[in-house]
Amino acid sequence: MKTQVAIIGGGPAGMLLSEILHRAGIHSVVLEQRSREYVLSRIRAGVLEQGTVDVLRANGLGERMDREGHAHDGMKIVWAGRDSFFIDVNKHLGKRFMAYGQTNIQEDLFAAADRRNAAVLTEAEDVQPMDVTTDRPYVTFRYRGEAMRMDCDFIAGCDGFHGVSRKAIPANVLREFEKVYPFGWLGILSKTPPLPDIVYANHPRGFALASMRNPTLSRYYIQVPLDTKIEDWSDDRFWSELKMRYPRELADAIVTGPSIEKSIAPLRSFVAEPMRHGRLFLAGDAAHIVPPTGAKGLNLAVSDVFYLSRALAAFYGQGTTALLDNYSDMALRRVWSSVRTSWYLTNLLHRFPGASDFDQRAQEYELEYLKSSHHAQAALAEQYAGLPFEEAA
Ligand code: FAS
Ligand code: PHB
Repeated sequence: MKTQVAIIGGGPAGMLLSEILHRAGIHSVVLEQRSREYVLSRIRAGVLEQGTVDVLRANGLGERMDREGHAHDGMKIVWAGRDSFFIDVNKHLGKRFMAYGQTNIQEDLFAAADRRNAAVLTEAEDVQPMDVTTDRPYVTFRYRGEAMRMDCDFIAGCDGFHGVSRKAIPANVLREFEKVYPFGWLGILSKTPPLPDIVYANHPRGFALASMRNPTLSRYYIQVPLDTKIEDWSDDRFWSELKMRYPRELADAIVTGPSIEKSIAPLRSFVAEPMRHGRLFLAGDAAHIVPPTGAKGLNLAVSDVFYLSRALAAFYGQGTTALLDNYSDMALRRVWSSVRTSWYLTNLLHRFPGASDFDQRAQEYELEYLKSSHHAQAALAEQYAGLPFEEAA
């Protein structure tokens, strides 16, 4: 088999890259280890930055998002059981957010791939990038029991945090930066009307988040200890704990109901540098992970893909390699900005094990300062919105 770009991983990064490359007349093959059903069963991100919305619309992927998504101006933060302020990204930056589930985006990407009869090989096993430092890289894998080889010009490692691509970068080249947080998020999906705003809560009992997927589908999270077992958390226990972490008037407004999905996600900050090694380019969670506090993970995958697809289009269109050579540095500038913002918000909003009442008060009075300072709110809104995508060099 032969293609121009072999894409390892059929999550949002891999499938979006395939779609954008196709629109640039560049052939790719996506090798995904799981079934399409499994990929679509994962409940993950829900908040899209303006840059992500623009990329999806520009590539014919915005119609359902604009019909079913929920556009909004920012997020609310509540604390100390009473106070609150709104990170108004629209007021400060003229940018909006879109609440639209990653699952829906994945469905839209698969549908677009089917419409163009794209080469997406699911249940591809033992995928291995090979000869990435030569100008004739290839990928080996097993498909329907048969050993296969895919010759290509470039390999895009879009295979997430646990994929194989990052491992193809030698240890003496790769630098990894990691912070593991001492808690996780227990999240549920419920067919209930959500609160009007996305609301983050700082509380002595721990962090909570109220979000949405559409007017009849809510997404809620509470911070839980790392050793939490999901079987210990009935729906009733979850709703009761969630309500304890919000001010009374918001708690009373939360409509409860049976969960249709319940899962625990660990929290970590992780960045791998460089995001390129020879003809291998990493994009998305294969190169970085952020705690979901800043709603940045999926959005970073999109900006990586924006930079990489533009670089590949310049190579095949004009024969230039400047954008390919600059890909890692350009992507990492935006990655580190979001990694730092997500780390800051995680420290500001969570109750760390061993935290004292002094630590709690210090968090609450940082939130007081954010509430009272226009400058502080504008700075946070700018970081929360995500850096603008850099222009081509
Ligand atoms: P993905 O992990 O989505 O996709 C990688 C794909 O590669 C997968 O389909 C995998 O099966 C495949 N793969 C892996 N190894 C392979 C191999 N060897 N061969 C072939 N294929 C292989 N982000 C937010 O912004 N907000 C959130 O609330 C949020 N919640 C999350 C909850 C969880 C449990 C997780 C894990 C992530 C969450 N994220 C969230 C982040 C998430 O949305 C990611 O940023 C997003 O999925 C990144 O997309 P990809 O880079 O495509 O990686
Ligand atoms: C979500 O809706 O899943 C969501 C919203 C905001 C976050 C993280 C997740 O920061």
